[in-house]
Amino acid sequence: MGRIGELVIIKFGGSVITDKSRPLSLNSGVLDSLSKTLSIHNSKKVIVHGGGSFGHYYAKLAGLNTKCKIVEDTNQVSLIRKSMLELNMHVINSLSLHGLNPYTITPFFWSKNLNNLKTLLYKLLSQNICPVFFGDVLPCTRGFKILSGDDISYLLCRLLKPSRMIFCIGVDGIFPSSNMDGPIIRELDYKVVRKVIAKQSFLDVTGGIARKIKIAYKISKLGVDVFFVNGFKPHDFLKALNGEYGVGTCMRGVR
Ligand code: IP8
Repeated sequence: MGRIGELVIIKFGGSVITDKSRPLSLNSGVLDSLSKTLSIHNSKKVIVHGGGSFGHYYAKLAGLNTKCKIVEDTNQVSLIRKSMLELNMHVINSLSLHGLNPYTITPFFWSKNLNNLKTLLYKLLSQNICPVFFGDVLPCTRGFKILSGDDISYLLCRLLKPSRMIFCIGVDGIFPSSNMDGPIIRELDYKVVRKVIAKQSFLDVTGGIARKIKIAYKISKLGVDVFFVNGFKPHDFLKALNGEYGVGTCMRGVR
């Protein structure tokens, strides 16, 4: 497979692109600013987005999380998926308006054959098309489960070994504990990661910030730098896109 140059994988957190306090509400201005910042950065990009007040809202109603579970009222499964497709439409409209050529790939395409996915991604990226993924609801052995955008991000990092992975979150970075006291941790290394995870108490249907840190740690072990930046701050986002340390929280790739 040919070289594709500098590649960045970006996860738009659901709490950034949507307003989690109100069901089905989009933060369209923020989404627009993220797309605009991406459009001025000269790199290949893969986008992943979370569920926020769309998918998470319905997943919570259905009592679903990342573990396989039987759902009595399967209409709820359909509503989760519908809401994620709606949110994805907003995301690709915004990316499209900024000339990023988005192309959504749903899990059904790749879950069975990762080699096919890799070939497709190289083909799209080499032709200036930006692949887009989203957290989703999937059938499993007995019932359904939520596949988080964070898990998809890890898988994409394994497959593509990007220059860096950026998580756009709703705050300035990772705090030492979930009550957000103390200064932001600028460099999160393996020596403190366990301690920081233990102090994060906030959970959502896909595991909240603690699970995100665990996944970021796994990504860093692939040799990929991981950034957590405030998605509401375009300058921070741009710095992370450039790979500048000292913005948000960075977990350097283990090389
Ligand atoms: O926001 C969850 O994805 P996440 C997607 O990346 C659904 O955890 C359907 C709740």
